[in-house]
Amino acid sequence: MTISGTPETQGRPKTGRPGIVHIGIGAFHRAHQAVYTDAAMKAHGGDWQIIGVSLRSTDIVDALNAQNGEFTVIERHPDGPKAHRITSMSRAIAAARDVQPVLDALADPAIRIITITVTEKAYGIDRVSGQVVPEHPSIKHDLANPRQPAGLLGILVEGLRLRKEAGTAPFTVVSCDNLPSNGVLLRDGVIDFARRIDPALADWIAQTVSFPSTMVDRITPAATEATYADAKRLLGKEDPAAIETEPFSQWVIEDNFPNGRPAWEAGGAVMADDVEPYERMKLRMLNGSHSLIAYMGQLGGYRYVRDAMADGDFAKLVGLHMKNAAATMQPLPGIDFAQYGADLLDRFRNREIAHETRQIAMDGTEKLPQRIFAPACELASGTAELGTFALCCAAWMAVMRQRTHEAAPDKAVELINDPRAVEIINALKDAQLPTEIYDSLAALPNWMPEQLQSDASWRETVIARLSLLLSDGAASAIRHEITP
Ligand code: CS2
Repeated sequence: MTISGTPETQGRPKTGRPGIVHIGIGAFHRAHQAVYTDAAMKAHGGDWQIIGVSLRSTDIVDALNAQNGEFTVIERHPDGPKAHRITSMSRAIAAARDVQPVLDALADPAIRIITITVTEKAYGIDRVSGQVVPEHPSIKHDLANPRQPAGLLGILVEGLRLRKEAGTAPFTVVSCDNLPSNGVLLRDGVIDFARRIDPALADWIAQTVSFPSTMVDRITPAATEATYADAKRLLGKEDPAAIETEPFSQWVIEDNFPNGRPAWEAGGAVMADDVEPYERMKLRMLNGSHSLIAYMGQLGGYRYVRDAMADGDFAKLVGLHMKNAAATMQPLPGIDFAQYGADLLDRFRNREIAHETRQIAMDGTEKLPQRIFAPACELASGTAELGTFALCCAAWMAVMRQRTHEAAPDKAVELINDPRAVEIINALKDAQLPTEIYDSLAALPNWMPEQLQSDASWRETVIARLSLLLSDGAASAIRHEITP
């Protein structure tokens, strides 16, 4: 419980100069990439300090700069919390105040890597075509103001333009968000964005910039008063940038860094030739189960993941979904999916982690396609394994309906907490029966894959579960699902 002792818990003076710009300095980044980079520099040195960029919030930037970019990571172990002081961030910039310092950092030849955690909704890239979504608010703004960008793609493309113009080698761009083939998707989106404003720049990016894919994993709930209180108790001083996280951490990275990289292996990162199978496994088994827990938990009155997991039937349902999700995977050498699933169940059960189902339930339209629909498309129509996928889809629909009908419209937008909230509310306005709810939500453009939309058996399976959820409630629907 104390922080005296090991050097890494005490923090060390900063070494090295900045070499990385990280965009999106929320809790996940501070619990993950910043920790790996910290370990890499403490073990091997190198000029890999991180300049943190926040696209929207300013509070975290001010908090970090007030303490020299340092912050506390509290690991929630079963036998009590352990605090680590992370010193890999040199400073932070609020892009919303002024984007120029961000562009200056991106243009600096010393910066060799850009890492990114901005969540799925900030990309504005169509998952199927890989092209930008012109109506996405940031894409729209940045295409109209390419020299004064505010969003992810605009900032990356302007940074690359400045480097091309100056004759500087490009940086490597690493997406660390929970998107399938995140490197490929980001590359396609960046090139398409650039092509719309400067075709020669698009060609240069296509020829010279590397976009390695990565799989990132560490359960990191939003910080709460308990986090700050523990940080103060363990360190003896306030730390408004403190975060808390689970002991487990994983990073699988495609080793494609032409300008070098930190020795992230020092923190346990694994370099791989092909990251996609790991991403698929994590998105389908961990994140897919998380979404199932989130919507069923919201319907069943479970505030935290750990409480849902303490309910025997609920835990069985999650175990069943892991099994069904594993059935969509090709074998992965060295990985036993049953063991991976069992370890995930243990992580979800961790009593020390207060992970709110409401937090995971946000942005469902952004999450379900890769977590639920893509694997469902790989199972043959009508197979039993589809049951838990259909239940997750039905639970999402039931939650959307509940929030639409139980609150005034502006409150409903806030409760639904999804970039497509207004569309969802409009779709549900006149929908009462399970068939109407399903049909109106399944028809949201560019969302449920055509293969599922045109599959009568999938429709029937989801509607049956939705009916049960609406008439008998979550516990009953779970019992039905887990009963052979
Ligand atoms: C969660 C993830 O909020 C969510 O959607 O499923 O943030 C999850 O906790 C992380 O991906 C774990 O690595």
